[in-house]
Amino acid sequence: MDFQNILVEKKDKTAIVTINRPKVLNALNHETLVELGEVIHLLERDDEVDVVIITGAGDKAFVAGADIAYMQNLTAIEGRAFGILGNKVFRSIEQMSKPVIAAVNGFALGGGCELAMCCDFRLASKRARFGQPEVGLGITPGFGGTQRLARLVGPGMAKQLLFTGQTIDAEEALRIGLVNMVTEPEDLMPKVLEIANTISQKGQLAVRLCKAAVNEGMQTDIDRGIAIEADAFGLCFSTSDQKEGMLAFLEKRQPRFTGR
Ligand code: DAK
Repeated sequence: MDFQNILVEKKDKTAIVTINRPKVLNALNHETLVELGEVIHLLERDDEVDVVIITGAGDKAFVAGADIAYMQNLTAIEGRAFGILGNKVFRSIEQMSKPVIAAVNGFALGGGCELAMCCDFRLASKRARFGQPEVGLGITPGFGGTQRLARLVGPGMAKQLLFTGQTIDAEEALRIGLVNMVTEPEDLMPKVLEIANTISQKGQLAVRLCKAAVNEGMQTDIDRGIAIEADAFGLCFSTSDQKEGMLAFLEKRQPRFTGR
């Protein structure tokens, strides 16, 4: 895969997607978002990939936001189109059947925080900084920040961060539940790869059904959510992975899942 603003590297069954504009702290312009959308589309269909990691190039930033230089002179129509594009790409990440993990290695501000939040979960290095500083630019978040932040950390904390534009460090992000773990900078990628590898060893159909069940269940009430889970559970019994997983347990060996 050859892109101008994005690197894609594969390790075992994991694809590492790196936003690669370090001179502007990996800020997202129109071209980068288009490429990111294409990468996600390709990885969704790539049978060699079970898990996707998204990170930023360099040691300073994950993504420092939407590209302010690009946005500065947008017309209302262009601004709307930019927002629609970003939301479409971020939603495609959220709705990808495969797990997507954000490895937040530095600044994750504005659109960068929003990119991290549309991933399934986030691990951060001690250098990570999070925030939605848009009100300081006279705009609201435009890539789902008001919605996903409130769902992740609760409306009160989300409103404080949104109204003040305050930046928080990795430990505070851990405390409020925005990230799952904080590591030393050099340990971040090994740790994320270790988690990705653990996921790859499991039955991938079951992993993907878990993701879909959590995502759909979070949009509905508990009774409907449990019905969604029951459907997912039932569907597992039509797969070879379920037969193999249970047989392997009874034969006291590791399962050999095929994703079928
Ligand atoms: N866009 C463009 N360039 C950026 C950038 C950004 N978001 N962030 C950093 N850069 C560039 C800087 O301009 C600088 O470029 P040069 O001067 O070297 O040419 C280079 O990256 C290095 O940055 P600094 O020199 O500023 O580095 P520092 O260590 O001093 O500061 C910083 C790091 C992250 C604290 C600082 O760069 C900063 O505050 N950056 C901006 C952070 C920010 O405000 N992010 C949110 C952007 S707004 C919508 C669609 C989308 C959005 C909203 C609406 N619709 C269409 C509805 C999203 C909005 C945003 O994300």
